[in-house]
Amino acid sequence: MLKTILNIEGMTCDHCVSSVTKILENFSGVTEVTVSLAENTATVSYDELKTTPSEMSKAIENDGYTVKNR
Ligand SMILES: [Cu+2]
Repeated sequence: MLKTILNIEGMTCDHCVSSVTKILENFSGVTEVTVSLAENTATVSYDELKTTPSEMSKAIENDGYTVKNR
């Protein structure tokens, strides 16, 4: 299990927070997601054999946000 913090640009409200949370929770291998609107971050615990931060970032960007440290 690994933990990563993604820096996300473009989240403006609670709706954005819940969409980003849902996108990340849909990844198999992701066990815990905490998205912070104030910090513009998503803290994700995941199984490194099942997914990668780069894959997660791509999905977040497909939804219209920008991940700064992908
Ligand atoms: Cu929003």
